[in-house]
Amino acid sequence: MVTRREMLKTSALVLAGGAVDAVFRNASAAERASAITRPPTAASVGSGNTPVVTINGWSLPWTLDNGVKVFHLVAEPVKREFAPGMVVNCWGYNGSTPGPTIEAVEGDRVRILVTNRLPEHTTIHWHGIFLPNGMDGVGGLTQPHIKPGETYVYDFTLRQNGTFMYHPHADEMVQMALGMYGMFIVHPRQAEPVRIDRDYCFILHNFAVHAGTATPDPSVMTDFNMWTFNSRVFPGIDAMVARTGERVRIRVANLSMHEHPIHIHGTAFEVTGTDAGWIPQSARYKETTMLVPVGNIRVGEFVADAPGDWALHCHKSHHTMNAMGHEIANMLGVEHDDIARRIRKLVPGYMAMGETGMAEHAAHTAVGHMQLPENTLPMMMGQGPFGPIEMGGMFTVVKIRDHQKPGDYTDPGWYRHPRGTVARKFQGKPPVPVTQPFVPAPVEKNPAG
Ligand SMILES: [Cu+2]
Repeated sequence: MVTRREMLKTSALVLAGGAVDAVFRNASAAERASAITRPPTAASVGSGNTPVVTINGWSLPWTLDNGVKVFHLVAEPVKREFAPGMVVNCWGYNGSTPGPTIEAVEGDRVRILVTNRLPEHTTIHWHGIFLPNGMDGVGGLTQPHIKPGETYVYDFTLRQNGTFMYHPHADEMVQMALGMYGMFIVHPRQAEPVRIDRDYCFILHNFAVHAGTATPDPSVMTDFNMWTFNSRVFPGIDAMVARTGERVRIRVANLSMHEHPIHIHGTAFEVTGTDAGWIPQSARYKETTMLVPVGNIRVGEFVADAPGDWALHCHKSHHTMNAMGHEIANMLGVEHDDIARRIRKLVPGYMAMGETGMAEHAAHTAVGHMQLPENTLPMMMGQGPFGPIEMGGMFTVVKIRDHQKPGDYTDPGWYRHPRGTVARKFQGKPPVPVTQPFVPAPVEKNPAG
């Protein structure tokens, strides 16, 4: 809840600073660092295969002990910058949410130490991985809970390759709501039949961070207000880059409480995998919007044949918005200029919203007219080369360039369109459009009356 004093403090800052950025609490260097996309290291990924890049994340290093790959996960409270201007008190692993991606190779023997630095017990379940029952990580059912301060050992041999995930199977309602999850990628031992040049992964999630607060509310069941790729929201989500002609794979996992239709512009996904492994060649299908159900994974692949900045986003429009105040009256089409003028006499700076649509909302917050509670992002944000992008939440860009070097993951900046290839204002008088006017149906007389 935002107190009146905090509101006044915020307004004063807006007036003094002008830009809305001035009201935001800046993330510390460490909070920023955990959200940087790390290019792949020379990890072992099987013969000639491409390592995974976790957008706004990283892969966990391991050590070798007598032929066993040893990983160490630490469950702990972490801070996560969702986008510049918003830092959230989460729980995660090894300093970040999502936890670092585990990458290994089919046939590997892995040993995973799990240390609990949370204030309550936890466990880890290895979603989709075939393993001995006692390694499955279901607290109470297959193992005792890992108490605060304790370290447990999981060890098993990887008998599959594909895309999997890990998450607690203890007090899930709280632990998942606060951001505890990570991806587990098992590469094939042999070279893949079709070479993959870029292999990206991210996890879909939802949080309820009420306006003016910084800790997700774990009692919310469906009415979330932050929709994230790897615990980030637009414009905080890094672009996925590729060189023209490369084959790109995007692995999308969903641990949120809603399904997400993930839509790509300019190309189509070939759906090649799920959390149960690879789909046989003959059963693969194409779609531009890949539905990722709850507790599931979809893997989409495409050849990056068209240079440009192509949007990639959830197709539920409220999932490409940041914190919305949506329990308000629908003012669309209502002329309220005069009401606003009269209220402004009593409340200086008052502004009624949503008369002609919500784009005006983005414009107001962008120039700092609207007063936002502390640590709360505007509903729509992001500046593109042509103006405000008016997005939030689950939205990012796939940047395809002729001159991106193989293996170079740095953001090339905005696309420079060839002359004459951008939609433009029509010159002259437009032709008379064909329209269908609304004609009300005739009112039928009541034969009895
Ligand atoms: Cu969605």
